[in-house]
Amino acid sequence: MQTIFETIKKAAIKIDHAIKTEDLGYSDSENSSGEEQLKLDVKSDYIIEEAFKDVSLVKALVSEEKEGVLALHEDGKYTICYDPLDGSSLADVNLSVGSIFGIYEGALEAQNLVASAYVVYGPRIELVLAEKNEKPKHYRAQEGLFNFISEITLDEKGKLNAPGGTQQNWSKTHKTFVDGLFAEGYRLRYSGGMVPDLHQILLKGGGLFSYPGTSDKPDGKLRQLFEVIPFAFIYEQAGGQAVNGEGLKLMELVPSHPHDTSPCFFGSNYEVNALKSAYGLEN
Ligand code: AHM
Ligand code: MG
Repeated sequence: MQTIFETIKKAAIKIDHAIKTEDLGYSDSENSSGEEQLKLDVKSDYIIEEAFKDVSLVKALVSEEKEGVLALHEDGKYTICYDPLDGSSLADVNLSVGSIFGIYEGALEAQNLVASAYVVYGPRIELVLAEKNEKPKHYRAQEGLFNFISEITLDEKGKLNAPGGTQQNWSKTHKTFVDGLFAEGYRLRYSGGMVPDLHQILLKGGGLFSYPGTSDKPDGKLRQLFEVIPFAFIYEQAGGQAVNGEGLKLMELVPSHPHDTSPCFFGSNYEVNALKSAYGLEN
């Protein structure tokens, strides 16, 4: 696993350089979800593919930016599912963006995720790595090297609320629940990039990030393999919870297609339990 983590670090430094120096405009292609791709999406995807090409532990790569599976090494142990540049449309307004990696052993379903990682490209480059039975580890880059900062543990209850999706399309239940958190004193912290938004909640002790099913997107927006499951693993390892709108743990998801999405809620225990009560689910 260390080889994979080292490869992620090298790719992260290159992607950060591309974000800071390259054209922020659109490419002339679309990704497999039919969204227009930015040149930076394509470049970040290329950097990651090139970085893993010669790593013999890697059986295959699955990218949010491409349809299908890229087979690499037949005897490899792991399949890496990644979102090369999440929140890339925020780059042109100079907000933080990120890369997300889920490392799976066996079939592509949540229970087979063995490690995950994300990188935040902000004023600094930060990295979080998580493996089974360990607290997630937080690193910050300095002159091209990642220094370990600390392990991440969520408090039982936080102060931040990051409610995603278009409010007009929320269910009444969800709106009442979100309003209730604000009435309790929670503060809005939402940039529109799931990596920095979830990173902030993890590092500031806790709170809730939600991207519910909405009337226009009943299955939410965020993709299970590349976004939802890797972060669910990190939140659980940090002592928090991650569930869908029916109370199912996101770590039990079984995608039927690599690009399937899911409603998702990530948080510390108090907020996720409050969500389950508000949604009429068992705690
Ligand atoms: P992307 O992978 O195309 O960048 O989309 C994912 C991003 C997340 O970072 C963020 O939480 C969400 O989209 C916000 O979406 P929207 O503004 O459409 O509600
Ligand atoms: Mg994404």
